[in-house]
Amino acid sequence: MTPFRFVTAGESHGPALVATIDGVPAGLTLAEEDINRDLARRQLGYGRGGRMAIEKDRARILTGVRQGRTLGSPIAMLIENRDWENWQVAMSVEPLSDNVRAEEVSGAEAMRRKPVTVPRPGHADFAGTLQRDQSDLRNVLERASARETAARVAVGGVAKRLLAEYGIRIASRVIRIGGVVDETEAGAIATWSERTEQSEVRCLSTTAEAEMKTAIDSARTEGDTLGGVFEVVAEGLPPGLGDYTQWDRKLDGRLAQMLMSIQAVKGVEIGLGFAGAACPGSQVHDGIVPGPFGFTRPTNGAGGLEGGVTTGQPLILRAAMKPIATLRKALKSADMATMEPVDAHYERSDVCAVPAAAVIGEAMTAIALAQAFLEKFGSDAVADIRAAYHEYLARIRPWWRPMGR
Ligand code: EPS
Repeated sequence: MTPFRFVTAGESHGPALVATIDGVPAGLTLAEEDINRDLARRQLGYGRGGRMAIEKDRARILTGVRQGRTLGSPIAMLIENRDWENWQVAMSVEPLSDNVRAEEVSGAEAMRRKPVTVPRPGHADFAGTLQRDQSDLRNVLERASARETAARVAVGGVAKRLLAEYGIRIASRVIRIGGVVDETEAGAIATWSERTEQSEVRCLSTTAEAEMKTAIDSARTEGDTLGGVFEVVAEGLPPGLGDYTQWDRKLDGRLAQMLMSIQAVKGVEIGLGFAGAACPGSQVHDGIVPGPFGFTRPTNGAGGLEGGVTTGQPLILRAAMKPIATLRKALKSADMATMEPVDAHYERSDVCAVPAAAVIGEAMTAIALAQAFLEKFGSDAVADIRAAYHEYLARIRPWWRPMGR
């Protein structure tokens, strides 16, 4: 069974999000701050809507950690939704009493309690409500909401802590928002990660950043939304994670699923990706050069994966996010109760969430890599995994060594 399995639970406006991870090895140093750092990063980004001013996401570790170290037992985490305060009646677990139903409420509270019957194009609303036999679309949209990704980022925080133990580091940047592209070539993570943390759109070029912000402002003025592309990079990976022997164990496929499962992601590429399809093979594949410190690869068109297995080069993944489907400029829809054509339901929303999606992409990448790492080196105790890892590095040393060692 794959170690590091996880599930999330929680509605967008319910009391909390919950994540449970099974199969984290014992002996890993873990603090809530390791998780909260990424939760805060996920909330940032130019183009976020009013909800982020309400939430101050923090994870509480409820189980599986004692005196700063993991126990090897399941880890459960809880992230409270501050907005719950406003939704206690509309999202109540108990059926509403007749007295509450009869209450005269107006404005936002009336909106919260009213059943939603108009599906928003681009969301799970329409297909989800048919699938799950619902008459109030809120019963679908509350769970399909990208709010759920806060729980995934918490899980990713634990995965990153585990990977860091073995020298593996993950970072992300935004390379496109709408029509604006950041063409900067990124080298080693250490040379650029500070810059992306300072950028309001998580991009490297200051010129592109200014243009991206202008594009977001225009979209906001027009009641529209913008998508984009983010890149996730992982460094310090040994060759040999993943599997070339079976379709469902290939790491490229597993990473693609991880990224594609992020709300609004519509495309994923690895290394040269789609651009590689337009080039002859001689320009795509990375030569192998022997040297005193093992074999090296002068290029990395493969993006760190060959045959579904890591090559020991940086992993480079890119994901395309569609524009957010909730927009003020009304999309055409129809009322599922009356069957009449109407404008799509609008709720407060983000104009652009690509910078946040990049942080979620880091988390999902970290989870897939942690799973692959534990599958190869064992998953019970951090010290045993380290011993197995070093033994492996010693065996492959004539052909490959970690950078600078
Ligand atoms: C979302 C709609 C908005 C976003 C939300 C995702 O929420 P609300 O309807 O409460 O304004 O803010 O994202 C988050 C809450 C988050 O934490 O990222 C949607 O419909 O997917």
